[in-house]
Amino acid sequence: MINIYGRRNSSQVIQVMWTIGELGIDHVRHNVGGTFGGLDTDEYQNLNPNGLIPTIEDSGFVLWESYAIVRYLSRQYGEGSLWPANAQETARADQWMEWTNSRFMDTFFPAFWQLIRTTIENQDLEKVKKAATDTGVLLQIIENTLAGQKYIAGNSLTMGDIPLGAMMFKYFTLDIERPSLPNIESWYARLCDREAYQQHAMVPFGKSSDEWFALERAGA
Ligand SMILES: N[C@@H](CCC(=O)N[C@@H](CS)C(=O)NCC(=O)O)C(=O)O
Repeated sequence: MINIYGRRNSSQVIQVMWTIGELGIDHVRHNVGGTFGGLDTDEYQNLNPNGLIPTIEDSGFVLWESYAIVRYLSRQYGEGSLWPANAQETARADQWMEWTNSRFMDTFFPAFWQLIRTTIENQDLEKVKKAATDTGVLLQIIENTLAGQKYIAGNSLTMGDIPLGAMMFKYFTLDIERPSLPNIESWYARLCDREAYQQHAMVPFGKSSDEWFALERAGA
């Protein structure tokens, strides 16, 4: 049984929980971070000296950094599925995980941060507009990749889909301008059909920072 530490609405926790759900791993999630607090206790800092979420504990093995956790769980429990059997397919999936971190997050996340994590009086709508425009352009890379395949690294779901796929719920739910991206829309629809995605990645975040915190306190 795996223990996961982290509030349900954290983007980094969402990746881990979706992976756990896809692999059907027996688990317990502990609500820490955000309004739940608990990250500055000695007990938590012994697990994760950064005082950040997520952290997992698997039979005494403790790991933090969400991408490392997704890779570990995929390899340990998803060999041949989330962790492809072929080294080149695994590397391709890994490439898209890194791309999500190095390119997509910096481009898109300001839109989410401004609209949902910032109070209305402090919002900068120019940043939202720029983030939406730049993300639409950047996503053409994924649009072209998905032209001949169902998932990011081929025709089946791999760990390569997890970080970007998890963010697609935010991308398609936020009130922002989006270009037509038919291949991405079909991929997103396939993700939305998956029970694990519905359960762990489609976490409601409201329409404002007040709604965000209310949902967080309710356990989202
Ligand atoms: N690179 C780390 C980032 C961890 C991180 O920044 N976590 C945020 C949540 S998204 C955090 O712990 N924030 C403090 C809090 O939620 O209270 C990872 O991917 O795990």
